[in-house]
Amino acid sequence: MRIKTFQADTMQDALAQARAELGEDAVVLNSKHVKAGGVLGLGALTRVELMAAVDDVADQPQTPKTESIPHPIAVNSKAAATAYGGTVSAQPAAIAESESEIRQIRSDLRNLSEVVKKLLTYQPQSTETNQPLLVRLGVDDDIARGELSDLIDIDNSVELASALAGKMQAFVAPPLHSGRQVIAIVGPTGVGKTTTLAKLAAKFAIEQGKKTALVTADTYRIGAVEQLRTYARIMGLPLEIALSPDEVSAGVEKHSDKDIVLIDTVGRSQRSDEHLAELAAFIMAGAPTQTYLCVAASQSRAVQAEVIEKFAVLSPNKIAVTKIDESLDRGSLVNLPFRSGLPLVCSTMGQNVPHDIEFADAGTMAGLVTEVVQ
Ligand SMILES: Nc1nc2c(ncn2[C@@H]2O[C@H](COP(=O)(O)OP(=O)(O)OP(=O)(O)O)[C@@H](O)[C@H]2O)c(=O)[nH]1
Ligand SMILES: [Mg+2]
Repeated sequence: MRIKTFQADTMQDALAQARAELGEDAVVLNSKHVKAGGVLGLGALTRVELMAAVDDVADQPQTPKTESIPHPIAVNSKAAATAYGGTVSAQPAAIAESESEIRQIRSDLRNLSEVVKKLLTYQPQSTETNQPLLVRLGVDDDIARGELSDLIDIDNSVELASALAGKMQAFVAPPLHSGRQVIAIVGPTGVGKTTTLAKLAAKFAIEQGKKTALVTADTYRIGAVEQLRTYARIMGLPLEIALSPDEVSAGVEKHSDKDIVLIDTVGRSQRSDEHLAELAAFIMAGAPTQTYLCVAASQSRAVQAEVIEKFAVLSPNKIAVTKIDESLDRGSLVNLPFRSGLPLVCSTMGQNVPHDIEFADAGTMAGLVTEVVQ
């Protein structure tokens, strides 16, 4: 690279010199105003000093001078740069070039900022929305892709409700069989056993006109007897209070003339084998024809699984899914019977006795799961 300094009265003249000597490819490295002539600074003239450079080419004369090179501005743009460090008057072409560069940089920055904004607000598409409708409704993935794989591609609730109803046929059962029924209600603490029993009693006794009696084996919890006594009084049903397995047996026998005897039991943790064994003694004494296991839909899948596993010692023959109103979805109505192998007998959806209960027919359950009125 050859670098040379030019002085002239005006920038145009300095540029002309630079072009003449270094050629059209020369670039301005620097320009400034300098004082020239005069005595002790008096009477000096202001001139423009321009430093320009050009790449070496074979046919151009060599100059020995070398200097470090600042950022260049092209000279061949007819007029020069607004000089580095200088106060040279504006040079339109060079300015236009740098302005267009700045515009380009600004536009790049704007684009970049858009990209950054998008990245910051980017949320990967929820995997939920990619899931089959059945799974979105709360049916466990393995059941949806296993036993219910025929329904996995159905993305229309109405269609799914009817297809699911078909599949649910084998997983629901009516509450009563023929003949006299002694039904024990079992389950973990607070899942709604007593409330469900009261709802069932109202359905059987008041709606179906069956002769019904109640026995409670829950004398453990303070207020438990009073809770059932209140329901019994309102419905006009007899209530026996059993403090021991023998008293359960006696209470059931006392009502041998009834169509239905409902036995309420104490809520016990599925984690206490000892309490479950004790409970088993009370239940066996009542010789129930049926035992309904209450499982709350509002409990986690893992807890539900444990309840099913541990309460198996009480030999339940049907499952009652409670508190579906407190659950995020109604998938339990499918998951629990499929997992336990026990048919669903009813589901409950609120505290209101006797209204918040549905007996489990396949269409109604499928309708509840899919939120389609059947
Ligand atoms: N949201 C809702 N609450 C319910 C339902 N069933 C019962 N409950 C409420 O759950 C609470 C416990 O109900 P209980 O019937 O006493 O439950 P439990 O299983 O008998 O309880 P323990 O005898 O103490 O083991 C009460 O406040 C009921 O009103 C239901 O389907 N939905
Ligand atoms: Mg109770």
